[in-house]
Amino acid sequence: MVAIDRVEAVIIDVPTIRPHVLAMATMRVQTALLVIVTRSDGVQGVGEANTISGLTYGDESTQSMKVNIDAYLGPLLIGADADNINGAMARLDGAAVGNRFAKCALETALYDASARAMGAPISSLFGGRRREALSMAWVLASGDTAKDIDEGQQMLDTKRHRIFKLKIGLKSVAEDCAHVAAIAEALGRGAEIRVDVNQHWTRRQAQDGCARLQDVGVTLVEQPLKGSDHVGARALMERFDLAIMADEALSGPLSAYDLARTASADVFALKIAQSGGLRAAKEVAAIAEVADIALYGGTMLEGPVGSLASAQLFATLPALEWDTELFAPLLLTENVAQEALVYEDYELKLPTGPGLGVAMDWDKIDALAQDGQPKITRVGA
Ligand code: MUC
Ligand code: MG
Repeated sequence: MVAIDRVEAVIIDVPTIRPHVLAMATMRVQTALLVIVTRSDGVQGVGEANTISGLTYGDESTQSMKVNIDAYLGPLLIGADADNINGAMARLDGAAVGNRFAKCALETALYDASARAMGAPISSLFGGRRREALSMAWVLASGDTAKDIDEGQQMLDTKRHRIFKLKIGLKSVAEDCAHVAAIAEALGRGAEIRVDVNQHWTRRQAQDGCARLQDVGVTLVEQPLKGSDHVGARALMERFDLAIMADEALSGPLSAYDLARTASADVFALKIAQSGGLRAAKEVAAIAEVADIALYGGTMLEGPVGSLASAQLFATLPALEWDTELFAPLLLTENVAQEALVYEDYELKLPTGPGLGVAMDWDKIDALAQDGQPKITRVGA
């Protein structure tokens, strides 16, 4: 048996190429947790989890994840069969409630290591790929309408993205919808416009906002209301043709089942961290499929590690009717992998190499580590 020998966690800070303005926070730096698992055969696997500006989005922070992995979750894995990921994760689930993001980072590292040891991509451990590239949206969130128009036009001109998600919810409904209308008009028919409100509207504001957005051709509104407001979401679905997507309402298979049972989402923003890992995300996708809920491959703005882990899983799913948004590696100024991810012709081309598909740049990780963080142990060094 190959055993799990070591679990290490390091917090890195990566500046963004421009401020990323969301309803709950403005990101200038992405603070991410990288988890490195080393097996007794010397193979190492990497996982990532990050949050959006500390605790503004969810109840785990990068720092809390590191503490919980160092003190509780990591030690529980030592000595476990490294290729029995169900068994390893059962150890964690048996001893620790919650901690979905931290568990996702650990599970990703285990999958990466197992797949690297086999010489196969992670997608092979989920039954194999149904597609080699993923249609990729870009998020326009500079906080300035004219800058967003320039950025969107550049994406169209270079054939990098034609689907745009606009982050709104910070200003009044009228101001936000005027911003969306201006961008939709400037980018024209070649672009598809969607919005994410990040739970910032009341029911009354959402009725007003969706009417205005539908008028200017917006095709989808993500989480307009609080995640807990299923009745409000259903009322929007009944009144409008644009699709209503659940994001913060989702926290794994149980929440997906609840949304499906109450028919309160047209689309799920499927995310590996939000679901509690790749296996759980696959279960959420299965619930969506049987409930006739469409899928969008979402992000927590992970860098290459989390984005490739998501891509490896998304490539195996039967359908991704609303595309994906694994764009965050392009929002970051530094790459922790040795190879750049390939975004071309509106798609992310999946790497074919083992594990996540890219080799890690350990020197870069050391350089980006926050002060006081440990250096990752390098095998053979
Ligand atoms: C979210 O709410 O969807 C995804 C893209 C982005 O810019 O923010 C994230 C979170
Ligand atoms: Mg969202």
